[in-house]
Amino acid sequence: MYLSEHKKAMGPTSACSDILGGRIRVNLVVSPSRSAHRRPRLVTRAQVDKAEDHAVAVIGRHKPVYKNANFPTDAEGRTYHLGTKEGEVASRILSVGSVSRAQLLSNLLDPPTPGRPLFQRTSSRGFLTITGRYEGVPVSIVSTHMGQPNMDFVVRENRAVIRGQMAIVRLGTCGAVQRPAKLGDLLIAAHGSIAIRRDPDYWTLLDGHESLLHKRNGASSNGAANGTTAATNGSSAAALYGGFTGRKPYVTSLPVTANQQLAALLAAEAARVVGPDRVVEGLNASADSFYSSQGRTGSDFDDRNEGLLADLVAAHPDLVSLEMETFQLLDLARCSKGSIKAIGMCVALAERYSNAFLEYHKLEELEISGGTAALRALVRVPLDGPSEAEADVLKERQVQYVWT
Ligand code: R1P
Repeated sequence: MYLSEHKKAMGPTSACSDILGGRIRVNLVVSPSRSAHRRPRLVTRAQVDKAEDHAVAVIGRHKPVYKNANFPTDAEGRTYHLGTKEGEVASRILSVGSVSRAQLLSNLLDPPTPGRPLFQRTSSRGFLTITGRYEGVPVSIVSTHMGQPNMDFVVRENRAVIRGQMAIVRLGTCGAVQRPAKLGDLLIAAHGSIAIRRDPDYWTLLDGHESLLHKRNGASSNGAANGTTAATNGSSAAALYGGFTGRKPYVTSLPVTANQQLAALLAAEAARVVGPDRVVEGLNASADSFYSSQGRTGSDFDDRNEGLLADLVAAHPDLVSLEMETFQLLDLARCSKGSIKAIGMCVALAERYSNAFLEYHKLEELEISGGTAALRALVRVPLDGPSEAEADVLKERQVQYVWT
C-alpha cells in the first residue's frame, strides 16, 4: 500500500513533531481500538499482484518460482527476502530497525508529485522498502528488523539490485555503555564496531554436554540417552576440542572500520541538528543477543555475563554503544570490494551504566533528528556511478526507476 493510502487507512492519528522549524506530521500507530474497517487490509500475494492499490502486508506462503538456489530471484529479478528489483531501490539507503521508524522517516522525504506516491513495498518476510527523494536525490529507507542475519539480507540483497557504488547509513537505537554517552544522545560508530558472540562451546566444555561426543563415538541413541557412553564428560570434550583453559563465555572480534568520509559527514550533520554536545563518536559493539551478550543478567539462564560490560569497557576505552546490527553492516561494506560506504548511528535509548531507560514518548523526536542527519549525510556523500559496461546493460534491460 502506498503511503498516501496508508495514511488514509490509519486516519489522522498521532503527534506532530516540530524539527528545524519544519512541521512534520507523523502517522504511525494503528490503535487496537480502531474499528475494523480502518485497519490495513491483509491479502494474499496473488491478490497483491492483481490489485491496483498495493496492500500494506502480504500473507500466505504463495511464492513465485525461484530458479537459482545460489542467489534466488524470481522471473522479475526480485530478491528472495526483500522482494525488490532493479530500479526500486536507490543507491543511498537509510537502514532502520523497525517498520514504524521507516514510515516515520518517510515523512522527511520530498513530497511525492500528485498521482505519483512514494514507492513502498513490503516483502513476504516483512522487509519494508520506501523509495523517494531527499533534497532531490533518490534515497531508499529500508526496515532491517533486528540482528546481524537481517542486516546481512538487507546489505546483500540491495547490493544485488543496485549498480554502481552504494552508501548505507544505519539509524538504530542502542545502549550507552559509558560516559560521555548519555540518554537521548546520537552515538556514531566513527571508530567502527566489534562483534560480541556468546560461545556455546564454553558451556559444552564446562558441563560435559554429551551429544556431540556421542555422535563422534558412534554411540547408540539409548547409550546417549542414558549417558553411558565412554568419554562423554566435560574433560574429554575439552581434550578433543582444544581445552577449557582460558576459554571465555563471550567472544569479541577485532574492530572493523567505518567509512570515514561518511562518518565525518554524519557527525557534522548530527551536530547541526541536535547540537555538538549531544553527539558522541566512538566504537560500537554489536551483540548476537539483546540479553546475554549485552550483559543483561537474570536468573532463568546460566549466562555467566556479570562482568561482561566491565571487561568490554576495560578492553575498549572508546566503546560508546551496544546494539545488534552495525558490525554486520561495516563488515560487509569492508568486504564489498570498495562498492559500499557505510556507517552506523544510534539513539541512546538506555544508559547501561546507570540502568536508566529513555521515556518512550521522547523517542520519536530523536528518531526524526537522527533520520534528518542521516539523510543529509547520505545525499552529500560522493558515489561512483555504474561503470560503462553496467550502464549499457541497464539501458538494454530498459530498467524503470521508481523515482523518475
Ligand atoms: C533491540 O531492541 C533492537 O534495538 C536496536 C538493536 O540493535 C536491536 O535491533 O536497534 P533498532 O532500534 O534499530 O532495532
